[in-house]
Amino acid sequence: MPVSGEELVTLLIALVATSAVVLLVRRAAKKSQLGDGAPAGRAQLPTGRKGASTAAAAKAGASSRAVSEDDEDFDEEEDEQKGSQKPSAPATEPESDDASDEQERRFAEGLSKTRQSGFVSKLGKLFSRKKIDSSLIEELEEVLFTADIGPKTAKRLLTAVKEALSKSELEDAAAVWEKLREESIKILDTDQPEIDFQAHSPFVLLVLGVNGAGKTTTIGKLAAKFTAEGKKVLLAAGDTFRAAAVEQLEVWAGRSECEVVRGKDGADPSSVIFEAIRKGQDEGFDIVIADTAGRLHTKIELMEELKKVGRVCDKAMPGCPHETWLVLDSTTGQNAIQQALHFKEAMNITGIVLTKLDGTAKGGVVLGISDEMQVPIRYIGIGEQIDDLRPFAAKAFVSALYQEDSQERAA
Ligand SMILES: Nc1nc2c(ncn2[C@@H]2O[C@H](COP(=O)(O)OP(=O)(O)O)[C@@H](O)[C@H]2O)c(=O)[nH]1
Ligand SMILES: [Mg+2]
Repeated sequence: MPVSGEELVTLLIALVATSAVVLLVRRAAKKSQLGDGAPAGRAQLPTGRKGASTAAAAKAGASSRAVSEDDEDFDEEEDEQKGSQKPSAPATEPESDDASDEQERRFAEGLSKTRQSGFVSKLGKLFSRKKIDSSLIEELEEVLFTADIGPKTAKRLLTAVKEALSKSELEDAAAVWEKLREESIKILDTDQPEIDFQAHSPFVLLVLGVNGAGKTTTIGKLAAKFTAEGKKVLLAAGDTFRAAAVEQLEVWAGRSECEVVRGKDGADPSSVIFEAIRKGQDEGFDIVIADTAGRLHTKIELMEELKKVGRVCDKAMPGCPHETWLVLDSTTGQNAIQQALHFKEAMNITGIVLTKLDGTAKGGVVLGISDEMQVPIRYIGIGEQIDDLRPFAAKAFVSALYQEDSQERAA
């Protein structure tokens, strides 16, 4: 069939245009595969390491991940959590608005029972009356003194309310509520500097607490957090009095792929921790976290044992432990305050981890412990899973604690 010149030109133009389109589409496809955006939904774990020694950094490179991605222990929030982790984030991170909103939301979940049936709910009922009269202060007194915050803190809160407010303001529920919030933040904000985990190599963290408080679980969660930040973590199985305790620690270590130093059955806890610190130094670990026993035949024996652990730490590496954290079970309420005071007599406690705030109505104990101990609460545990550990931030905690009923219902 004869083709006119005009038709030929049109055909050629059409051909060129089609190949141009095909080329463009291919390029676009390739670019999205290389993914300047990773596939949506899975945030990347930070693998960068701000460690002190680059040699150790190289060694840690292989293990700088929190847990296998299909680890069943993660809940649905896994990606969100990992995504928000910053390398070498300090224990009490300065918050961006988003981070603090997220924190408040998680705190709010953990504290829902305290708000619904603990002292906060009683306060809520007190203030929900349309007409507030001078009897309010008496009732406030009763609620505070029967709360899990302890009498000392109850008195402090009450005095703050009474002193700060004029008589007319006292009859205004919102003003009283606000004052309680303010004073609670004052109690919780111990104004301690953030911990620089890079200040020592290795940084030695000793973890204390009675049996069942949540030491091993907390250590497991911390190990995951630090490994995710790219740190090389070594655990010391210092609870040698219970065979199961060592195995439990090893299970946690497996989840974050960090090493454990364990002694023979019935080994001296101090010797295990000594060995771990030495290994930490020799092999360039960034952090050594030492688990300890929570119960011996008597309390005195336990305290003597822990003091010995402290001395031996100092022998292995002068000046350590660099931090000594006491783990307390918040569900034990005022007992936790008593325990804290007891440990404080024997050991130089530098931080507190309060566990099991999920599912307890005794969240007020946080105030009591902070007020009595004058030691910062570094973390709170809000579940049994690996990422159920939150850095403690006073303001977010207080807003979550005193979140009003109406907000709760709306949420
Ligand atoms: N719900 C909840 N359970 C926790 C939390 N922390 C620890 N646990 C549980 O408390 C129990 C005792 O914990 P464990 O770490 O063995 O305590 P340890 O004896 O001090 O080492 C275990 O069943 C943990 O799963 C927490 O924050 N929330
Ligand atoms: Mg344990």
